Amino acid sequence: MVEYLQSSVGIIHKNHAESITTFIKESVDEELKEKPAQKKRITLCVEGNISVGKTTFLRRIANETLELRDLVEIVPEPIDKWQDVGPDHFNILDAFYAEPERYAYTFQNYVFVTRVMQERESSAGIKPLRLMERSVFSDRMVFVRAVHEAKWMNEMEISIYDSWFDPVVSSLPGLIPDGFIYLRASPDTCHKRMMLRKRAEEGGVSLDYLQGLHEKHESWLFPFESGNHGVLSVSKLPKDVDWSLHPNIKDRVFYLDGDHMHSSIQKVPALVLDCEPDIDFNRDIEAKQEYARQVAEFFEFVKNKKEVSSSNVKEDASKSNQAQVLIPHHGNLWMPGTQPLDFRQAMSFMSR
Ligand code: TTP
Ligand code: MG
Repeated sequence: MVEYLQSSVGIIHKNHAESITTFIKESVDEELKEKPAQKKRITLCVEGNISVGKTTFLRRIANETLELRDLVEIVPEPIDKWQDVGPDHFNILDAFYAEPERYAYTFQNYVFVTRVMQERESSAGIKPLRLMERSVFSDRMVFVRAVHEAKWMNEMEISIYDSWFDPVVSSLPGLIPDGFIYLRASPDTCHKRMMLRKRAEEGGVSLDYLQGLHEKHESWLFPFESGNHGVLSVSKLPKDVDWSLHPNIKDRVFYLDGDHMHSSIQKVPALVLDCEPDIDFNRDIEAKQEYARQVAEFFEFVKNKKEVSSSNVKEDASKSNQAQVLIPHHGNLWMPGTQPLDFRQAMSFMSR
């Protein structure tokens, strides 16, 4: 595998190829050991622009509300790992912002690897809902696109990234969430919040860059044109699952769809939450609870949907066993173990 990654995929450094190989192997072993009860766990990934408030949202609503406290395990983004690499304590986030052309690929590669590590570390949890800050899909759909467009990642580097992204994601179903929660705010608001928090590495991040990231989040997670703050439509929801959507979130949930979507997240549901107003989680207990209720309701919806689809899969399997014919799965929704991902096809829009 190491040889293959080096000779055919083009990963230059042996230690990069080795770390990818080790993670694939260990994670597949882990998946195989997985107990049936753990498979029922739901994973939702929280997305949104830089400094919209993902970490605060996760910490404050998950740990401090009755609705979620016993339900949720949170997995914050491994940013501390990016700021402190190896015995020499390299800060790769800082290196990236200081010399983006030199380090964009190296950084995005490391972001991916740390997500795989983190997915493995958190996979043994027993709480029914795992809430993760970001996913490999925002890495690819937002940041890799942005650095490629900025020419900080060249054609060769993005081809290398894409050539391993597909096989690695295919072999690690734990990386594919059951749903997304999109914390949505304007680039202006995110910029103000970024200035307030003053993360040392982000001194040079401009409003323009945030605008670009915002547009990429929108075209991925929001079914209307950029800048439209209108109410979301539920017309995209198939009638047969509509019944399980709580009225509180009925107009905020839709399915990811379209050619630009990676095939493994086609038809995955997303909940959009308005994070434009500044909320003081210490004082505004009602707002905090309202967010928590919406997350809990979305969790119930996703869980029911998963149960329905897994009982359909079982029914199909028993029918096909009776007939002793193996029927391939032709739906849009990629299910682990049913069909391989064709990443180049799925992501072909990126190079158009
Ligand atoms: P975010 O993942 O947006 O996290 P955050 O902690 O800034 O946001 P929030 O306040 O909502 O919790 O970004 C963390 C930093 O890493 C930010 O400077 C952007 C950068 N980054 C990349 O450059 N590429 C990536 O793929 C990711 C995930 C982050
Ligand atoms: Mg954060």
